[in-house]
Amino acid sequence: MARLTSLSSFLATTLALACGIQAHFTLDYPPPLGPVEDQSAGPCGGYTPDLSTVETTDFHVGGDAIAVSTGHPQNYWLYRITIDDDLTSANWTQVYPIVIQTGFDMYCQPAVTIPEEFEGQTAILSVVGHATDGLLYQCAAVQFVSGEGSRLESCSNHTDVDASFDNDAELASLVGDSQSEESGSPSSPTETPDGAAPSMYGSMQGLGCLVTATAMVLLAAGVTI
Ligand SMILES: [Cu+2]
Repeated sequence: MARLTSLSSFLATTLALACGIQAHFTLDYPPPLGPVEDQSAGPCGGYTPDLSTVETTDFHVGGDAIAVSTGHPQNYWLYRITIDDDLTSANWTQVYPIVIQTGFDMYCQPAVTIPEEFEGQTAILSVVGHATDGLLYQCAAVQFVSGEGSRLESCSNHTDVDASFDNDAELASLVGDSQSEESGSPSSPTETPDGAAPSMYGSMQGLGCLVTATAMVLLAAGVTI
């Protein structure tokens, strides 16, 4: 009986890790701030960064990468920045048109540009996703530097991902001033640099959950016999 109990708690933990925690989306690049307590809590998923002490990642104003992985079949994305210390009253600047992603897993925008007046500033980059379960938030701390970022080798889209510009009223309401219209289309699979194959991590978010669950059940059955 003891064995069964520990086995079921092991199963529960594994399922929570495989399915629960990754249910919404993750910011893959720049490195996200956390721990994220509640991803639906703005502006950073329940985490309150302190701009004066936080560790930053250099982000090139001439164009740098933002990468997300989603567990939802469809997401709208807003990328916004602020240099305000008090995030509850922060003035946010939109840095890329709102994009709609269809398909699970990784979506990477290789060259998001930042208005030059932000160069030299420490800022919070907030990524807001809008999917079926509402608005979801994650932040990174960045240091805006001159020039263009070297294109991340890992900046690629999952094979089934499609993206285009679109409007989303709820996301638009989260920003004060927005960047002027961008021509062309957002990064689609054909436009991203030939990067790495979809990451193991990204795969875990889609089918991985189901596969892991099934494997665990089979393993458990084997162990019990
Ligand atoms: Cu979700």
